[in-house]
Amino acid sequence: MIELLDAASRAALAQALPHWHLVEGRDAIQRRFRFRDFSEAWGFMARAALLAEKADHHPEWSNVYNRVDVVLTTHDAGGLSARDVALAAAMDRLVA
Ligand code: H2B
Repeated sequence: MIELLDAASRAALAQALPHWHLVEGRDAIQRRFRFRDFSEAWGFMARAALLAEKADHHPEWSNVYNRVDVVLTTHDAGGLSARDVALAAAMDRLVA
């Protein structure tokens, strides 16, 4: 069983992942990524998908043209875990 994030890690979230926000009504985080065009958005999704598959941790996401909306939570834990923080940070690095 994967452990939910503890209180200290939750308190550190805003600083560790400033581009991510808590989803209302769910134990999940979200970020909206914007790109120049669809090609760049899709390129990001392709790279993120490979990272997700390697980590066996997958995003809930949607794409409209140059926008990619990502929600991360850990279904196996019923909420946020360290896996979500790690995947969020890895996605941030892709656009850094
Ligand atoms: N992704 C996410 N976001 N949460 C999970 O709990 C999860 C996952 N579990 N990817 C993995 C796959 C699990 O279902 C498989 C069986 O390893």
